[in-house]
Amino acid sequence: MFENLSQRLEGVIKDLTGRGRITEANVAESMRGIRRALLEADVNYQIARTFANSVQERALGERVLRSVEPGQMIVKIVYDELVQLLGGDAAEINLGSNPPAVILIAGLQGSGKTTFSAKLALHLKSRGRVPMLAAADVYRPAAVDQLNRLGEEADVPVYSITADDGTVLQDAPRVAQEAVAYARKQARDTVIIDTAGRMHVDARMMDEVEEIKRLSQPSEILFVVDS
Ligand SMILES: Nc1nc2c(ncn2[C@@H]2O[C@H](COP(=O)(O)OP(=O)(O)O)[C@@H](O)[C@H]2O)c(=O)[nH]1
Ligand SMILES: [Mg+2]
Repeated sequence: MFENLSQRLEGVIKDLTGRGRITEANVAESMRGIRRALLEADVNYQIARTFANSVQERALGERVLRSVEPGQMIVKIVYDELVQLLGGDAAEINLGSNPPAVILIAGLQGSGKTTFSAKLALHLKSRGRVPMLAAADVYRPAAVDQLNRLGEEADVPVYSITADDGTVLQDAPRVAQEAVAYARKQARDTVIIDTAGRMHVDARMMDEVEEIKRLSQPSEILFVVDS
């Protein structure tokens, strides 16, 4: 999600550290680059400005420029400030106390929900959980195929409901509810529900996600946003 942003930041830093000698003017120019990268990633203007200012202040303040490796020092400052900006300790996903934990993935069309669902499944697996995926994006047949493919790659089962003729049953709340029941039976301790993209102005789709929520009782709802 943050790939574009981190690439941009990397570019700015590389440009700065690639110089033989770093001057105050170089630092100021780089901070403008960082601020621009943040703004383009839809970071709030005030936050972007405060961020760039505090990096600049620290970079110029701590005798960084006269240190042996000013570039490395600045990379560290940017990293520290980024960690601060993104909330210090990364927020833990709430997995509730009685399995199966249900995580509902929401967001706009094309924001990366399906990709993220699979990555999250892999991540949880590496942490010792036993996850499964639920294909509740039922309006595009390709969406179910995509999740099936990713689930196969990650070796994580994908719950979906297809009729004998291969058509996808267009009942997302039912997929969610049955997936949770299936997880309970199969001793899967985490269900990640991949949903269709929706906008708050679409009343029917908002009702649907409410129904998914009611039937699957998620302990966590994650909104995926495009950087
Ligand atoms: N660069 C980049 N591309 C991504 C990322 N996540 C998803 N994508 C791509 O964005 C497109 C939409 O992703 P998808 O997961 O299908 O979004 P969904 O419609 O919200 O489910 C696909 O082509 C993905 O390969 C990401 O973190 N970085
Ligand atoms: Mg999707």
